[in-house]
Amino acid sequence: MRTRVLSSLAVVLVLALVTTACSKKNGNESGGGTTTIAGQKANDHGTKDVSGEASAELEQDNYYFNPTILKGTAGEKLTLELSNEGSALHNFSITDQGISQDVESGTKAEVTVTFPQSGTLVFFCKYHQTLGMVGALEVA
Ligand SMILES: [Cu+2]
Repeated sequence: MRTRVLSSLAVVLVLALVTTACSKKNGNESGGGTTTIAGQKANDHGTKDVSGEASAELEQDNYYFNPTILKGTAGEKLTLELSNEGSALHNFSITDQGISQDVESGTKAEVTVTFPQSGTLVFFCKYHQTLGMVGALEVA
């Protein structure tokens, strides 16, 4: 009887360990690592191909953009539907295009961006840039 209880406990423990390992793995796959964009640290929450799209959603949270990298075509105009899911005030800035849009916690805003002719154009939150709240418009 005692042995049975112990082996049941062992099974439960093994299952718990497996579950923990799996959720950690999934966490990494959905982002959470860091990458470097034009020499700046960026909290990486994935890449999305928006080639030919007129608009795309861009989630802001503490302290990242999701997706972090948007892939498009040269000169493509794209309306970004910013959605601040975080607890802090966030911002979306592209210096070269004169864009600096604040988005209060729990609210949305729209900005229209233009993809570069080639390479990578950085966007960032002006409040949390040094914390890795950085992303990019990328042309393949
Ligand atoms: Cu921010």
